[in-house]
Amino acid sequence: MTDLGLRRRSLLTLPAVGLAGAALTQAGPLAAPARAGAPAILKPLPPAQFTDFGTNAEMRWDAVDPRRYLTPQARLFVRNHTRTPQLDAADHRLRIFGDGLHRPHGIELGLRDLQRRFRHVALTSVHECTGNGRSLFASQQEQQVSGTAWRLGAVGTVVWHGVRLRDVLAAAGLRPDAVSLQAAGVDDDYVDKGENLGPVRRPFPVAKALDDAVLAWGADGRPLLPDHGFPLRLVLPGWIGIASIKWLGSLEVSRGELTSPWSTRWYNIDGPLSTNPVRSAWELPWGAELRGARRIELTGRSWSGAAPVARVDVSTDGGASWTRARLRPGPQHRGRRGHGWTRWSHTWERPASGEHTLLARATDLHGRTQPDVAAYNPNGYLFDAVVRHPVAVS
Ligand SMILES: Nc1nc2c(c(=O)[nH]1)N[C@H]1C(S)=C(S)[C@@H](COP(=O)(O)O)O[C@H]1N2
Ligand SMILES: [Mo]
Repeated sequence: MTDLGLRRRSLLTLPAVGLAGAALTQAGPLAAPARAGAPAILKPLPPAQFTDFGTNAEMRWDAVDPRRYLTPQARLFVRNHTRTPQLDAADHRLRIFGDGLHRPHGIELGLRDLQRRFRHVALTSVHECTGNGRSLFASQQEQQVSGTAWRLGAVGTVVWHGVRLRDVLAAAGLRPDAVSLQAAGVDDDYVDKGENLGPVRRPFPVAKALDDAVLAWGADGRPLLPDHGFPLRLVLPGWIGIASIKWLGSLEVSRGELTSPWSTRWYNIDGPLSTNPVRSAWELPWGAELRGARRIELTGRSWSGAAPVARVDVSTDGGASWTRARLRPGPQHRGRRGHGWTRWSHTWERPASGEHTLLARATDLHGRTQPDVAAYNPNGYLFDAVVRHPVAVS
C-alpha cells in the first residue's frame, strides 16, 4: 500500500471515529447504571464463529474463510481481564509522563491531536494471546495448567491504523537515558482474589517503543470496536497479547526498570515474556468429519511473532511421514510494515476411511520452529508444540 493510500484511508477513518464516538456518548449515560449486569464483551459472538468463555471468546478455526487473509474485528478473539468499557472518543486523553522525559509532567493528547499531528501508518501484525493453545497442555501433554482453556483461536492477523509511538515520544521530549515505558488501560481495576491490583498495565523497553510500536485507533479500515480498545490502544507487533494494552489512558516513561503484576506475577517465565512463538492451525473443526474422496484439499495457517513463516511441513498419518505444504503467496512478506500469518494448503491423496491425526510444523525466517512437546509452565503460556489434530474420514 502506498503512503498516499494510507493517508487517504486514515482520513476516511476520521469521520467514522467521530460517528462511533457520538453513538457511544448517547449510549453512555443509559448504559452506566446497568453495568453490573452488562456483558463483559459487547460485540455479537455467534456460536458458529466463536467459543464464548464469558470475559474471553476465541475464534473458531472452522469458521475462518480460506480466501480472506486478514481477520476482521468482528471475527477477532477477545481477552478482557474485566469488561469492555464504553468510552467517548471526544473525551479520551492519553497522558505521557515520567522521569524519562525532559519535562517529567509530560503531555496530554486527545485522539484528534494524535491524528492531526503525526504521520499515519498501517501495520499488519499477528495478534495473539500468550495462552493461545493452552487447553492442549492437558489434552495433548496430560499437564494441568490454569487459565482460559483456549484451543488455537486466540489469534488473528490484523491491519492496524494509527501513528508510530516513536514519533509521539519524540514530540513528548524523550530523554536518551529513558529505558522503560508502562502502558495502562482505563478499564476497571483488576481484582484478584480480593486484592485490587489497579488498572491492567504492563511495562516494555524503550527499544520496542522506538522500533515498531503503534498507537492504534483503527483496524481493518474502521475505528476500533469497543472490545478491541476503542478509542485507542497500544500495539506491540509480534509480542504477546497483554503487551498491546487496550483503552490506553497513560504511558509512563522511566529512566528505571518499571514492573507490574502483568510482568512479574503473570506473563513471566524466568523474566517477562515478549515475542510470541511459532504456531500452526488447520482450518477445520476439531474432530472434523471429512467425506471420503480421491483427494481432499486441506488448508491452514502458520505464524510467528518474530518473522514471516518460511516453510510448513505437514503429516496426515500421525507424524510417521511428512511433506511440505504449499505456501500461498500473500501479503505476509511485507517486511517493513510488519508481517502476518502464512496461508498454506495440502492435497491429501486417497485418504483411507477411519480416524487420522493431522500435524503441521512451521519454521520461520529466523529458523524458529515448533517442538514436539511444549515447555510446561503452570499458567500454560506459549503452547507451541506441533498440534495433533484429530479428523475422521467416512
Ligand atoms: N486494558 C487492557 N488491555 C488489555 C487486556 C485487558 O484486559 N485490559 N487484555 C490483554 C490481553 S491478555 C490480550 S491477549 C489482548 C487481547 O486483545 P483483543 O481482546 O483486542 O483481542 O489485550 C490485552 N490488552
Ligand atoms: Mo492474553
